[in-house]
Amino acid sequence: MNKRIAESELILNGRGAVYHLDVRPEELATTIITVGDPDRVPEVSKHFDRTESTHQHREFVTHTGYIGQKRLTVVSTGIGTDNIDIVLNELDALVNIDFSSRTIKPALTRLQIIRLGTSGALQENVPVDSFVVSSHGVGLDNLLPWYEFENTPQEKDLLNAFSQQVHLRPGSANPYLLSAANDLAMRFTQGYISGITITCPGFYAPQGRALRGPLSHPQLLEQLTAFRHNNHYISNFEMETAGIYGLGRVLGHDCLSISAIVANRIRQEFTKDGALVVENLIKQSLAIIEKI
Ligand code: R1P
Ligand code: URA
Repeated sequence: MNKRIAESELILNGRGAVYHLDVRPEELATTIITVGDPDRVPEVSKHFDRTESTHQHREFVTHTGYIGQKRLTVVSTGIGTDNIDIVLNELDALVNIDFSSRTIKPALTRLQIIRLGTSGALQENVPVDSFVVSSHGVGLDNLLPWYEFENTPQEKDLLNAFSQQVHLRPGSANPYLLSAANDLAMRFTQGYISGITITCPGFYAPQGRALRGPLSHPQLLEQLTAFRHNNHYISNFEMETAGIYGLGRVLGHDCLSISAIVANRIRQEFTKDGALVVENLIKQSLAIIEKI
């Protein structure tokens, strides 16, 4: 039986839009670009030939429009995987739940979800102003342990290697690992570096940054940089990728995370023009996304 989902579980507002995003089903495309910064949404949609709808509620800004024949939505997630939980579930509900009967639709609609974010590099040879495609996301946050999901044997092997080489204090994190949607990743090769991305539950200590607060894992950066397994290495860290890949697996969507490298933590360098590197990432990636 297809059970009715109660008003308390799937919250719709007065205009019949999903609660946090304030978006209605007809206002969403099936190819979606996520960005962290709400101000980055118009930086993407300014490249649209035509904008159909714009909505904002809290940090969630959503623009839907067209580049040529390609219909696209760009949505801001804010920072962190707690926000990814909200955004991915609400995007999924918009296509896979019938809002009038409040029941799950019989056929799954798969979304293509592509993150265009910023990130810090963990290798000397991943320079600032380069672009990284996350082959995998390793979550040091705590989102995915709340869901049931299956890892492939390859993912299990890589996660096992990670746990053997990166020593986290018991109780600090319960790492999980998911791979990118391969069909999407294959399109972003020329002009992109591929590597494993670590998703952290914070920007400072969880990324090895010591300002005034002492670190419980002073060896974190060194161990992440040294990690090797077969041909895999860790290229960068940020704060959303593993959550996106994880909920993509749980809900059945194809996800890819691409980052502009704004900091290199090994060289201790920061980009001279963050706005320019993000603009370049948007332009280069939209040229590919409009053809998907
Ligand atoms: C931290 O400054 C934020 O920047 C990165 C991190 O993942 C985190 O969200 O991505 P965005 O620039 O897309 O927000
Ligand atoms: N975003 C992060 O999460 N970390 C960085 O170092 C840069 C951007």
